[in-house]
Amino acid sequence: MTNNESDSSLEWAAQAYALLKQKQEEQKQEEQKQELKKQEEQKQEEQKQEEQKQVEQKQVEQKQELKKQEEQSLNAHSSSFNDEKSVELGAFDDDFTWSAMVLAAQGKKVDQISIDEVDWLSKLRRGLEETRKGFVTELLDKYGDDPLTPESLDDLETLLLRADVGIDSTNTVIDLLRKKLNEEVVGGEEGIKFLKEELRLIIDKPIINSGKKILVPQKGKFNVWLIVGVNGVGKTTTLGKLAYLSSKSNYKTLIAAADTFRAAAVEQLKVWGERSKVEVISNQSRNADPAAVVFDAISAANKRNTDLLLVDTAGRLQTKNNLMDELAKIKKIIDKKVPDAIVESLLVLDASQGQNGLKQAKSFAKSANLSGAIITKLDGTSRGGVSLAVSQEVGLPIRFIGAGEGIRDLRPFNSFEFIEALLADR
Ligand SMILES: Nc1nc2c(ncn2[C@@H]2O[C@H](COP(=O)(O)OP(=O)(O)OP(=O)(O)O)[C@@H](O)[C@H]2O)c(=O)[nH]1
Ligand SMILES: [Mg+2]
Repeated sequence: MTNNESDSSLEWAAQAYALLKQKQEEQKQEEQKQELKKQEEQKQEEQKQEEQKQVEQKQVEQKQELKKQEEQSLNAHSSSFNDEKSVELGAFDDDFTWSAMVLAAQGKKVDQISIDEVDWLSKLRRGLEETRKGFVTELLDKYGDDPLTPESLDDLETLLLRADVGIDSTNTVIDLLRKKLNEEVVGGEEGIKFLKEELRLIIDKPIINSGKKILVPQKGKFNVWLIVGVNGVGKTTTLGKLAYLSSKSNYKTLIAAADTFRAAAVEQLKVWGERSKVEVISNQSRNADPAAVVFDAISAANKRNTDLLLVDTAGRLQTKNNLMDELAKIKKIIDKKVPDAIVESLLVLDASQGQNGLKQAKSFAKSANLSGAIITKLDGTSRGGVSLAVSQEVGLPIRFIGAGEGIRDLRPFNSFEFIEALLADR
């Protein structure tokens, strides 16, 4: 963003903040009103009740309290989510201003933005801080707004490689910048703008090739999304967040617990099912056949008129071949039972694994017929650049990104927001 753009965007951000603040105040007042009304009604109700009824009521309340305590302890045990609570508007700070500017730059009107969007963008920017520190901050510290020189390009090349952007993507942008530099003087700020545009082209290419700007379940069809990847990358967590997004967007959603290899996998998934209010189809017996679980889940989905079936798969089997065989078997069952289903095989990659993740993507892509990637753990890694390598070197469209362990910490991928967060100014 240029300085002029920044000035008007700052004003825009202030207006947006005031509007959101007002909305929040109104919501709070409404909630207080409701609360008072509720209390009033409760009082009247209590007065009406006979002594006997009061006793019964107390017993019911006690039971409910016990159940609530049990649920709370289950939640506290598994993770630190606060899924039911809505997001609160924070301070009018740097994070808010930057997020508002990114939304404005995409043509959003002041009254069209939500606290959720601002919250996510702030998270993404903070999450990518380590990656960013590795190159933009260092580059700006060194050269400020001086025109780019061949030496600064060499430094930029090193920094891009260090952020795991990958050799191919790095060569592409550095060659283009070098060419531009031979033709004209390129200021620091202009250099960053050019870099953003070129990186965005790289990351957008597989998305454009796929013909789908974002991935959503197709209405009127049965959609099956297989969540695959090596162990520990975040498959189950991502599936839980997807279930939440999907059911919140009114798609009838179902989960198949097809990781039957790891003992605790079904329990972990059930907790996510409860959080997202999505039913989980599982087979409790140890080492049940994953394809049989998927078979059962499809039958259940047919009965319930499900829009989207999310399938959790194992990340670790005895050998890699077992893993690929198992995925092939699951796919076969789906093709046989619901040949018209829209099937997506989404590879989950842990950004913090950098080049290793890239290797996994290449190996999975060879044998698992993937249709997209989900990048997780973008919070707190210095290797967020690997997303570019996945786009350029494996040709996979990135469909969602995750930056945290909370139920809301996953969003459909938006290249503009991602690159802005990756290269945000100080
Ligand atoms: N910080 C952070 N942690 C994450 C994110 N996504 C997942 N995790 C954590 O990564 C760990 C592994 O996540 P799982 O979802 O169990 O990974 P998995 O791929 O299903 O693992 P297996 O089933 O064992 O193969 C958990 O502690 C998650 O909370 C993320 O975006 N950010
Ligand atoms: Mg798992």
